[in-house]
Amino acid sequence: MFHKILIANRGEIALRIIRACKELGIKTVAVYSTADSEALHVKLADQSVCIGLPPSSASYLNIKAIISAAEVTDAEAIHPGYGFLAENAEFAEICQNCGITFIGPSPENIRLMGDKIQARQTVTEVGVPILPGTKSNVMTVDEAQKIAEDIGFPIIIKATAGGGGKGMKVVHSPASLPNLFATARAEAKAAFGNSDVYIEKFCERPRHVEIQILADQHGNVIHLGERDCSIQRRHQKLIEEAPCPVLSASLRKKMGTCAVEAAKKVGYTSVGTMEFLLDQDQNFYFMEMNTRVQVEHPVTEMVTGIDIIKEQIRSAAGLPLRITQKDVKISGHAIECRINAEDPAKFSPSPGKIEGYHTPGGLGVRVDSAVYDQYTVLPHYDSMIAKLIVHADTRAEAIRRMARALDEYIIEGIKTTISFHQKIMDNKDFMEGNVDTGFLERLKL
Ligand code: MV4
Repeated sequence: MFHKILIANRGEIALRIIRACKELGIKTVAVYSTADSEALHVKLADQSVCIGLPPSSASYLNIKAIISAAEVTDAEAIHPGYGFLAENAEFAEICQNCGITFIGPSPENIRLMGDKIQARQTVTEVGVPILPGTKSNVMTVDEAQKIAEDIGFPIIIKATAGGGGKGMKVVHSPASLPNLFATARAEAKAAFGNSDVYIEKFCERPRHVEIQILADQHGNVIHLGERDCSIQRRHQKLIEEAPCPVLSASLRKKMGTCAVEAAKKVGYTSVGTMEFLLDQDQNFYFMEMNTRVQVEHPVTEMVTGIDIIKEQIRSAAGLPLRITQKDVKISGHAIECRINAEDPAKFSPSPGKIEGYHTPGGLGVRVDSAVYDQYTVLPHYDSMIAKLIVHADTRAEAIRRMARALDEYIIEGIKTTISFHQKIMDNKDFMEGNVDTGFLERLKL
């Protein structure tokens, strides 16, 4: 096992990783920007190194500074968390070349899954269902028109180097295709430095259901069931839950097996997530694989009792999984609400000083957060300031527990999305599990 790990991240995920390290008896090194000197991850780590100026590009994305910090502190491994460098194959490769273990999958796996066409191709080879679509990039409008006629409208144009919904365009008619095709390519170029796009049949009103994968370096791959992340706004997840309220045990087994087979096919060795769309008729289709730990991993931890970060670190250290598929039991129901420092009316950032703070508690309540009373939420980084997670025997009880915990949560001085979540917990369709990825867009709160 490692003696010391550097955490190349900030906020709640840096804390989450530090906590896992402490329980594993591993020393921790925090890195921070000059704006983050008062951040909790710096206070809780055994050591800390300043790596640059406030903009992420100068600090949390500064590969040279991070590698240097690991070298001067003798850290044997780097945990990237999520975001920042977590899915940067080049960074994983540089770590490798410097003799530092990157706590995540191989650079090859990151690269493969980062190319959405290759990812689609790879999973189909083990029988994972995908939506009808192109096997290669679509270069011209004429080509796109032909493919769209073949597949049938509506279609969706996606960035090959993309993911997470950025630069996607839904096209309902041939007339609107030329403009949307050009826009999709331009947005892909701007966001990912690569204008390549591909086309898929557009699935109407799907649920977003993803399978958590756990793999080691000895060929063992298991899944920890699914999360339903259908409550999103502009491709930002806001509420996630486990299990999915409409998934049967047999469908869970089928999707889980697909995810495991796909991970085995590529020789996957870390934690990861296979994202699927689940349509109104219970058909599922592979979307993409996230080769990192995700924001919403706690709901899976709550229903399985498995510490995903600890397992990820153990796996990176070369230890075999301690659990087999049949040891995985899904018990009860968990819900996570992302609390953002945002004006809930517009979802626009609301950074500033917290002038009063009280966190909820009690049975089945978990708060993953790195903020505290009198802490100043910075404008430089993501606006998520806390994840409120509840666990209960049933979904109905979990919703009531979440509503209760949200009522207890006091954050003064800045605007937050707490009131938004209170409205959702009180929404009839949400209570009935009757949601899809278009739920929030249709809802007028
Ligand atoms: C789709 C889709 C419908 N049909 N692909 C959005 C995020 C990215 N991972 C894939 N996304 C979608 N891909 C086809 N062929 C609808 C979405 C989508 C979506 C998916 C999950 C959660 C929220 C969403 C919101 C809008 C669109």
